[in-house]
Amino acid sequence: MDMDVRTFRARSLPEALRMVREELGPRAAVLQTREVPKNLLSWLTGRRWVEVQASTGVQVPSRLSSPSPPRRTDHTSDQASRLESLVDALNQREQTRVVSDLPSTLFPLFTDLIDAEMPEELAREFLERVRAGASPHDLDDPVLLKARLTRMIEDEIAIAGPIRVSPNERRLIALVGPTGVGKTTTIAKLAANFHLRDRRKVGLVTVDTYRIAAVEQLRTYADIIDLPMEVVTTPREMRQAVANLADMEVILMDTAGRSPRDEVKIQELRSMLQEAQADEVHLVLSSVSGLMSLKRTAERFQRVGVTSLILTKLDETTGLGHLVPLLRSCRLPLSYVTNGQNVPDDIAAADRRLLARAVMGLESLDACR
Ligand SMILES: Nc1nc2c(ncn2[C@@H]2O[C@H](COP(=O)(O)OP(=O)(O)O)[C@@H](O)[C@H]2O)c(=O)[nH]1
Ligand SMILES: [Mg+2]
Repeated sequence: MDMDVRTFRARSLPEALRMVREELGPRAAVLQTREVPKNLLSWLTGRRWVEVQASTGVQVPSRLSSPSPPRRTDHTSDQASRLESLVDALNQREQTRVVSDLPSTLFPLFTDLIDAEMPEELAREFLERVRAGASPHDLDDPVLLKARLTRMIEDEIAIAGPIRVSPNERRLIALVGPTGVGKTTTIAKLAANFHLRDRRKVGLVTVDTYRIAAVEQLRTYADIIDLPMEVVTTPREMRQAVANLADMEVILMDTAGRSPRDEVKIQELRSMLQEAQADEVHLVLSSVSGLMSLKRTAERFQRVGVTSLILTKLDETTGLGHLVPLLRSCRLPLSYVTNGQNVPDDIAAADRRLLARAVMGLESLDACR
């Protein structure tokens, strides 16, 4: 093997790519990546290891994966060695589905998506689609390829548009979601913008009665912005609360952060929203959460009749690669994104182009405001 070629092993592809960059610098060419069982123990415990070969001196088309068998460096005994062959054989079978040569202009796009924490399978899917649609001439144009990939990601992002308020038509909007994602803060941002900037008549309702502190949090904002606020503890009280706010143009409803695992509470929330006859129900999710948790939470809350999605804490996330798989699974359009704790500034209507660029890591997430 060429002296210039170095092999890196890590638990995940992003980690391995980070090692490559740290050791060889950003211009290193990745020659191939593949999954490999590190040793017998990792095989028995089911831990996956990824091996990346990289070089600063070689100019060859990058490869996503290679069909060649793994090189073994750690023979301990004949028996271990035989078991490793078995592991190799099993591993090999799994590898065949990812065998794919990527032109060198496409490889950086792949690593961008992986860096943004997009699941590997999905990053591969996108890159395969870009490649399938590219002529040999296109493949020499990295800017064009990047633009096409960004467009593909844009096409996956549905936008609900901001809440539309018109005079003489009351609009009731409820925010639901787990505890701590930013529902109350987002209500305060929306309320302040509608009332102070747009001069709308805004009323607040909170059904967050499980924690006194949570009611007080909203009341503080209601006092500062100078808005009427109703506190509701039962579905029966909801009707009266909404009636009390009859001459408002916008009613923003804060709800308790119910555990999505608690069926009873989801059911209670559902009755509350039905009683209120909410026009829109926005599910609030934190972009800091992992994909599995986001998907599950969305699934649970969708039973209360969610109409759109608000993504919070963009300022705290390390990548937006989980956005596309989340949107594919929950099929909800995005209404707003928030990117900071400041009321009322850190909120913006979701923008497809900016979000797609953020997924690609092209746009600082701050620009999504
Ligand atoms: N960094 C950051 N923090 C946020 C954002 N939105 C809300 N928070 C913070 O998240 C915490 C929980 O917010 P809160 O509105 O009480 O969440 P709730 O339990 O869903 O009502 C608070 O400390 C907020 O200041 C955001 O966009 N970015
Ligand atoms: Mg709250």
